[in-house]
Amino acid sequence: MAVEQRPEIEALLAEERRFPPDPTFAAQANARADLYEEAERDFEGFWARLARERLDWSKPFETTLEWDLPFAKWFVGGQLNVAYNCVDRHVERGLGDKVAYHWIGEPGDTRTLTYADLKREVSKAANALLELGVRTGDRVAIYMPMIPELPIAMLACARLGAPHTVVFGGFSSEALAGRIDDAQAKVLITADGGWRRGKPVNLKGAADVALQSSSSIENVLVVRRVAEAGEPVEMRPGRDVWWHEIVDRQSEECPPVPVDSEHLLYLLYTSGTTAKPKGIVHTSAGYLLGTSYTHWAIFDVKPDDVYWCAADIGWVTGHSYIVYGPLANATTGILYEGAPDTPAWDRWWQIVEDYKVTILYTAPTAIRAFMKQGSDFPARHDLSSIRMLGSVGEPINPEAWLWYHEHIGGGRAPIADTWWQTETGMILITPLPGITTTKPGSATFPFPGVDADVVDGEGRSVPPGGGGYLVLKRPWPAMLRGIYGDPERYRQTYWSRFEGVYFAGDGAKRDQEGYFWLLGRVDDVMNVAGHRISTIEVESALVDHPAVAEAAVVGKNDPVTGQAIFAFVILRTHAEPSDALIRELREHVAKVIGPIARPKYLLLTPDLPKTRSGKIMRRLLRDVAEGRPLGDTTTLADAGVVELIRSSTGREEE
Ligand code: 7RM
Repeated sequence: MAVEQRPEIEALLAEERRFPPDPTFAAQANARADLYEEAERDFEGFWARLARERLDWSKPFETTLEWDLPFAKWFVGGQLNVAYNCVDRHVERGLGDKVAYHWIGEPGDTRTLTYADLKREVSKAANALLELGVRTGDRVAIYMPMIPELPIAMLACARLGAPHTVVFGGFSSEALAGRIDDAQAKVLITADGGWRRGKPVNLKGAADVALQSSSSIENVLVVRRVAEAGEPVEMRPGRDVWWHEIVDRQSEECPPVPVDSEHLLYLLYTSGTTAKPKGIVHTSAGYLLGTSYTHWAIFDVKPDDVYWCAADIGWVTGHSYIVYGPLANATTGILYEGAPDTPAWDRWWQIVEDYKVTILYTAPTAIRAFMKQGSDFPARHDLSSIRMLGSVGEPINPEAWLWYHEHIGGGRAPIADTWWQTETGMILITPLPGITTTKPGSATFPFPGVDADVVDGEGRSVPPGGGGYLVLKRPWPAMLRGIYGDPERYRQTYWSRFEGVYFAGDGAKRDQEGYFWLLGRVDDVMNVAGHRISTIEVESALVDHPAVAEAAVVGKNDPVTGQAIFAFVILRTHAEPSDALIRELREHVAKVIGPIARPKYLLLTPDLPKTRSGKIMRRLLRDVAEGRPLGDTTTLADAGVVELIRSSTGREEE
């Protein structure tokens, strides 16, 4: 697992451009420079102060941190309710009429939810879950489009202390079934569908297939979203219940259940280096503090801001920075259901103009997709409301950074390039607007209280200018508490590579001024359009097809999606190579995992490059995929193989 020497990174480190904070922005910024010193003096005391100031407790905590490496407990002895902190307390303080979400459906329908509306809807949904037998501690699976009932469902679970596991609506029924089984979820909340590029996505149909092969679900709660458009929906009597039939008639009162700080808030499944996704465990108080405080400090959120995190709630970015963090801060947010190009490539800029969005948080892959369409689309709209921008999901290349800065941020808005993971729960490496001088392409510095380092293969800190592996050296409040049901895998995956520190799986460099530059994954995880997909997951999906004998998958650099999936496939002897078969194999992966995992390139090959011990040499396959000269081939069992692959045909491009 060597950190590859990438020429583009060397170019980055020579990056001369600096963007110092604008004094006018700095004068009104939420963050203060002395936060770094305060947190460094006593990081536990820093988080304890914030936990007392920013959260409402049913019972105050006694111990800030119990750290039994690698198991952390934050705010021990305390009790609170996450939904109360996100909704009720704002209503009690007179913010009932403040908008929580402006929702925009892809077809153009809209809904506005105030904090009072949210309190009512969340309470009714929680009462419906109670009627279906959901109790504190029971797991609820959620498989929904980006409609208001999605955050409502999550908060209804949190109100009862029933952990949720949200499965991204773009995942397949097989992926959904696996997550339901692992979580042993009792109820599934879904919708008859959602709108994407003008077409309904049949979620209920996929859910029904998932339920044929999973056994724990007793009831399915179904939101009606596309049925009005004449889409047929099958409801199984005794199991399936329409949301409007059960939720609408519930009482608007539902007392929030106080839970321990370390009570399980949710599971979110993410790809690792094996075929089986890991259920990342997030608990209540520390997670809520970490997400809400970073949201406030990094995005400089003020009471009148209109904040838009354009991720899907099905990913951790949506959990932390659309739902929990922003709501705990009583923020007004935007929720958009559909695709950025529907009906045209200026849909987002129309939304920014219509709602006077002030803060926008999105991913480099989206920025590059907009760049590709040209700056005319944003130029047609009044984007002058924007005062702050954020980026997340993958390294942002300076070209995209500068385009974002100029064409979306009007050359004024600071950009926060935020590094974090599903596992970290909250942003950990980021500039603070008004304080940090940014450099395009660098996520800059660890957040106050966070101790990050770059180490070599032996775990020794690398001096400025050098590259290595990114590690985290002390616990933080929103950190994962484990992998659901598998403490040993938790220890193995994150805490065994280097003694006593958290191994993030990312390569990083620090320049002479101490700025962090993230270099991408150093393990077998690909990052496709900001989505984590493991090479092994795709390989397992391929070999699951009767025509496939063996498969190896690598990420190939892609100008829009960061990486694209490149699959090398050896067919079984009975299978006839053809374009139709290549298409079928690509579709098969989309069916097994979800459309985001459909290989962009698929090459049929007679053999794969292996070491003498039989390990596939992905490094050489990456060379082939990139069309560059081969690296060292001396450890290959059969040196002729790569040339054989190069001359193979059957490469499919989208
Ligand atoms: C939030 C999220 C995590 C992986 C992580 C990195 C990559 C995320 C950045 C980044 C460079 C960034 N969660 N990553 N943000 N790389 N700069 N600002 O994306 O669990 O889905 O992915 O994403 O490789 O390990 S995630």
